[in-house]
Order: sequence, then structure tokens, then C-alpha cells
Amino acid sequence: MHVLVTGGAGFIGSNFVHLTHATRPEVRLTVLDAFTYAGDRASLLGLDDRVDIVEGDITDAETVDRLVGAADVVVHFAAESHNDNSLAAPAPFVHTNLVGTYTLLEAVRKYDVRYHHISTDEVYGDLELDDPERFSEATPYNPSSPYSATKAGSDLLVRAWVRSFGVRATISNCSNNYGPRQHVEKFIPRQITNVIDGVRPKLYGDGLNVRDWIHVDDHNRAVWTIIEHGQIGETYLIGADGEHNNRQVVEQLLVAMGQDAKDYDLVTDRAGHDRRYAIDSAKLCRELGWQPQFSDFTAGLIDTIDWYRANESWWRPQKAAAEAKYAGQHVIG
Ligand code: NAD
Ligand code: TDX
Repeated sequence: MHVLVTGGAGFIGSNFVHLTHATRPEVRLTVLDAFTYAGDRASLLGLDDRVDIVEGDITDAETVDRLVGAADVVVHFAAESHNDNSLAAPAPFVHTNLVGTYTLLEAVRKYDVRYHHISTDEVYGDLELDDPERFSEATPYNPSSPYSATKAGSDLLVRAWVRSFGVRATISNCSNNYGPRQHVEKFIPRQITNVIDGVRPKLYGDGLNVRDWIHVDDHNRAVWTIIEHGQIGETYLIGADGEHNNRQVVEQLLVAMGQDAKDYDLVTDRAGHDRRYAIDSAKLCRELGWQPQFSDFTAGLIDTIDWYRANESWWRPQKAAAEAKYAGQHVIG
């Protein structure tokens, strides 16, 4: 099987490539990645000739046509992925997330290639802290940020290409991922690397916003489950019952790193900041038999801290630029 992985040099995509390479010797992988600020060749070290790496843009129809035509399956991870960046400069989000997805859909339609679309729970908007409901496949779309709006739009393009053109596609909407190789702009790596640097973690607003954390390997195992057993045209929500508010996460992290649990600051809130995400993944578990393997968030967080401590050469080149970007945005941290 030959799998084309877009965005394979980013956080979740590179973990998908490593997991697949390590566990599925019969699979050949081609990574298509534009190597934006978020893509890193260092995330793809230690692989053999079962993995090809192509530097290119998913909005470049010629490149996409050539690579999709040679693939059996396309797994589409590539995106502009960070909410704060989308508030400061939405244009690349519209281009990559919407035009890029459209370009891939036209190619998979032409060659009748199986397509799996990676998306986010943020398309559903947010929940109140005390809402007894969680997001399910039936929840109406209600995105809040330019990022989540472009992801929602890309999901709707996929559904239209399935219905109108018979494209063989599935969609997954996953909750917040954590694990190795996540860019230091994101919450958990930003705070781990701040603590390593002796800088106090920064929590937006009152720090009580809730995210539903899942280990990146559990996400990627679910993606394989859907590729192999999912029903064409269906959407599956991926989550691991990992709800924690931002204060709880940072307090655990501080204690695990030998600091006082209260050694953090509350800073200006993110515009439009979603209050709470929570995923009900019953359909994926019941229909396809998937179960997360990382049930202990604290243990996963400690592993992640260890990874950043051991791999400073990976994240150090990103750190100053990421913090300079924050300093120049209205979300001052
Ligand atoms: P990331 O920002 O770490 O990686 C994105 C990758 O896409 C980078 O390697 C980048 O170079 C590449 N890329 C960006 N624009 C491109 C373009 N025009 N052409 C080709 N490559 C391009 O993102 P991530 O956190 O790994 O997210 C991957 C996917 O998973 C995204 O679709 C995101 O919406 C989705 N998702 C992420 C999370 C999360 O918690 N991080 C949760 C749910 C869903
Ligand atoms: O410095 C910070 N302080 C802080 O309090 C940062 C960077 C974030 N936060 C808060 C905002 C959120 O409530 O932490 C939470 C997580 O923030 P992010 O890591 O930016 O993630 P989020 O906005 O929830 O989106 C993530 O999950 C869904 C990914 O970036 C998306 O790509 C994915 O779709």
C-alpha cells in the first residue's frame, strides 16, 4: 500500500509517519509538505527508503496531481493549525485549509483514490463548563476562529465531493493532541519550554478553559482504524475522555518539573477563546472497535516533558521566533 501523507513534517503527521513506519512494514509513505515554519525535516529523521519526502505545496495542482495519481490512499494532515496565528493573519489559513483541501479533492476525484481528511473538534464551536452534553457527529457546526472556520469549510468540501462526485472519503474530528514533536507555539510545549528556560507559564484569561487531551499516537491509531474499517462518507469523532482545564494542566506540569504549582501568570485572553471542548467518541469505539491506549494523562504529560528535555536541539531553533510572534500579537504573553 502506498500512502500519501500531506503535512507529514508537522506534529501529528510526523508521528503518523513514524508510527506507520515502525508498525506497518508493508506500507510505503510519501510525505508532501511545504516546510512552513511548522514543518521540520528533523521530525523525519531515522526513517528508511520506505519513506519519500517531497517538498511542495498542497495548493500546487500539478504536484498534487502527480503524487495523488501514484498513491492508494491520501491522509490529509497539512494545515495552518494555530488559532493565535489565524487571529493575527487569517490569509494563509484560507489558502492552505480551503484551497489546499479543494486541490486534493480534485485529484482524488480524478484518480478515484481513497482519501482520509483530518479535522478538529473546533468546528463545533464550544461548550459551557457545566454543559452535560459533549460533541458528537450530530452536533451542528459553529466555528469561532478563522482557523476553525477554515477547517469547518474544508470538512464541508469533503462532504460535497463525496455526495456529488462519489469521492471515497472519510473525515475525523479529533480533540487536542499532545506528545513529542509538537511546535513550541502550542500550549503544552510552550509551557514546558518556558519552564526549562526559567520563564513563568502564561495562561490566557482566567485559565479555566477546558481542552479534551489525547495522546498523538492514540489519534493516529484511530486514523488507521478509520482508513481500514471506516464507512465511506462517514465522520468519526476521536477523543479519549481527557478533559482538563488549563490551570490543571499547567499545575501538573509545574509540579512534574519541580516547581511550585502556582508559579504561573494569567495574561490577556485570546479573542473569541473557546471555553470548553469535549468529545464523545462512542461511534468510533462501538462501530470500529477503537480504544485509546494512553489512559493516564499525567503519565503521558511526564513522557512529553521528558521528550522536550531530551530533545532541546529539536525545539530550540523554534523558540525565539515563536515567542517573538506572541510578543507582536495582541495576545501578549
Ligand atoms: P502542524 O502545524 O504541526 O503541522 C502542519 C504541517 O503542514 C507542517 O508540516 C506544515 O509545513 C505543513 N503545511 C502547512 N501548509 C502547507 C501547504 N500549503 N502545503 C503543504 N504542507 C503544508 O499541525 P498539527 O498540529 O500536526 O495538525 C495536523 C492536522 O491535524 C491539521 O489538519 C489540524 O487541523 C488537525 N488537528 C490538530 C489537532 C491538534 O491538537 N494539534 C487536533 C485535531 C486536529
Ligand atoms: O500560551 C498559551 N496559554 C494558554 O492559556 C497558549 C499557547 C494557549 N493557551 C490556552 C488556549 C487554549 O485554551 O491553552 C489551550 C490550548 O491552546 P492551543 O495549544 O493553542 O490549542 P487550541 O487553540 O485548543 O487548538 C488546538 O487543538 C485543536 C490545536 O492547535 C488545533 O490545531 C486543533 O485543531
